[in-house]
Amino acid sequence: MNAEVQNKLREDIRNIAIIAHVDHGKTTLVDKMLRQGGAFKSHEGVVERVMDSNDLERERGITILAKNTSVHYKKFKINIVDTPGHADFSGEVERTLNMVNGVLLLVDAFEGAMPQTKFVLRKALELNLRPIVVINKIDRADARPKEVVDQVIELFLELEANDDQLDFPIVYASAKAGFAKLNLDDPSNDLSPLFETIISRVGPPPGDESAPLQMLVTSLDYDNFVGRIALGRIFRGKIRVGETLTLVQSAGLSTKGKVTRIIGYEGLKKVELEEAAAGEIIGVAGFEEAQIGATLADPNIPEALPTISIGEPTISMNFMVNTSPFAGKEGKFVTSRNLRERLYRELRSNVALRIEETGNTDVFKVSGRGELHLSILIETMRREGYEFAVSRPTVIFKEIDGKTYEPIERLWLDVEEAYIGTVMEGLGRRKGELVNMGNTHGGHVRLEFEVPSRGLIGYRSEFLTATRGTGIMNYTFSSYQPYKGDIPSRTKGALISMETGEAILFSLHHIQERGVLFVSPGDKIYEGMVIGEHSRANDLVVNASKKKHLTNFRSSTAEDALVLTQPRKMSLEEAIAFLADDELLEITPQTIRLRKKYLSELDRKRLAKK
Ligand SMILES: Nc1nc2c(ncn2[C@@H]2O[C@H](COP(=O)(O)OP(=O)(O)OP(=O)(O)O)[C@@H](O)[C@H]2O)c(=O)[nH]1
Ligand SMILES: [Mg+2]
Repeated sequence: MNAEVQNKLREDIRNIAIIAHVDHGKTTLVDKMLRQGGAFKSHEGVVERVMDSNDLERERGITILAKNTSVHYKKFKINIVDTPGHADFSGEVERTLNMVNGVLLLVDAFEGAMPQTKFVLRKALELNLRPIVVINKIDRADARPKEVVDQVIELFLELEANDDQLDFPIVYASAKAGFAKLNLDDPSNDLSPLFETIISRVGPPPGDESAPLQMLVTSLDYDNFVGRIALGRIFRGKIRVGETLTLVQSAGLSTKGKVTRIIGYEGLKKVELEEAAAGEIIGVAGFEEAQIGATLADPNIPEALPTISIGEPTISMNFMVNTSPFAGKEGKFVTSRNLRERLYRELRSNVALRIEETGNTDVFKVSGRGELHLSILIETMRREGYEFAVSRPTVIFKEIDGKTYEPIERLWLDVEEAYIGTVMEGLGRRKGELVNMGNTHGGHVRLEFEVPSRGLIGYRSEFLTATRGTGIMNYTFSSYQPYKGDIPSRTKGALISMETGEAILFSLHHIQERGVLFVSPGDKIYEGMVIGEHSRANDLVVNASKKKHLTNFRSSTAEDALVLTQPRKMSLEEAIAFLADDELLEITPQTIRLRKKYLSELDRKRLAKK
């Protein structure tokens, strides 16, 4: 960008992103900024964390998609991007940082700097953004803001921030209570100290309206009426509805198109604009082929901005038509055509997702950034009425110079001393290598490992069991490294139903001695369905639906006396983690069932011989 363009600034605008580790309070803070910025009228009954707008976000209390909004403070418009904190969605964060000129780095006043804090801060520093550090949740009884500030300073030093960045302002806040202050002893009024800091410390965006247009496409959205929407910040120039622009794709291809809509983000509302100018963050419709990293440009001077890359997927699952004996009973969309259409539709805005055909028209290979990325898609689809089956997740290997490389994660654990042994043993089996062991802090020790992504599939529940629910676990992608060798999969076999019918108390009572049941009396089961976990390593075929022989000696009162232990009810993520290579997870809007790929024992035996 030449000096002349950079000299013209949009003094009335500030563009910021809020970044942090998961759950440190980003969405809660945006909420309060919106309220105090007058985005809602007083009579509007607005739910908490209003930016987490889709059902799954609300239920799980996590942000999945980065979202734009804006507030007005004094004569300024502050555009805010709320980003997700979970590592599976870090690609979202990385891309959206291209839209802004500054970041609020939120750090929980008790938890302190966490793995994702470091990841997002590194990205922000690399892009030369100016961070404002917000120590959040200072209302917590266990808050230790001073220690946390020291930690953050160390983190900046470790990441080699430049002097300008190191001179970061610190704001203490309670997003929940809606106040911020520059000194801990100041009164707790409202967020104006935060707003003032944003205005004074985040630079206004470049804003030469008269220069030829350039806008970098940093995110995609889709709307049934207007089609694909390309989101980004206008670097220079102006966009007007109806004008023709050139879309310069990252591969150097360019196409022309007409701007059909311009969408602005005002509080919670999307508003249609006639035009927008440099510095603003907007959505543009009319360019169905727009891809992340493309530039919308003046057709006379179609200059591309430096493109941005999207993180590669690390994990794949096969999505396929449901072939269980119960197929089609509970879902609205069940055919391979339905499945195909839905998956390809997802690509329109889920930019880190990949879909490949497999040679079998009923099976699609779906790749994403992690288990959560894919399980969120599965959950969304089942809620829409889709019925299908998925296979065990596998990681994506790479061939480099004839050698196999695999994705490795950096894993941070907080573990009570008493459980360290068990945890180390479990991770050893999963080919984890201890790289760091911190000092004990209140009986807790921080352990840092490098573990193959393969080894982490399904690890969370093992970890929670090993630490009796007291452990904290976080991980982020580290690098591709040479293949680490075999990792034994599930250590326990499956209890497999021999017949199709209804599970019966009497039979289950016998079977429960062999392991842990997943079904209750009265549940419909089928041949080849996994109805429990065997206590040993091998699979065991059991008859869960047989009626006992009615003899004179046994009466139904005796049956009443049989007591079953509670069956294990697995969440979608737990069920996915449980899957063995020769099993599938059947997914319908109402049920998830584990099953063998081959339902009959004969077929399984035949296959095992091969
Ligand atoms: N005590 C206290 N709790 C807070 C504060 N801010 C947020 N929380 C709570 O922390 C939890 C997470 O808040 P969110 O705003 O969803 O966190 P987030 O950073 O947006 O989370 P992700 O988007 O999933 O990364 C919620 O239960 C909030 O109520 C605060 O200032 N004080
Ligand atoms: Mg959030």
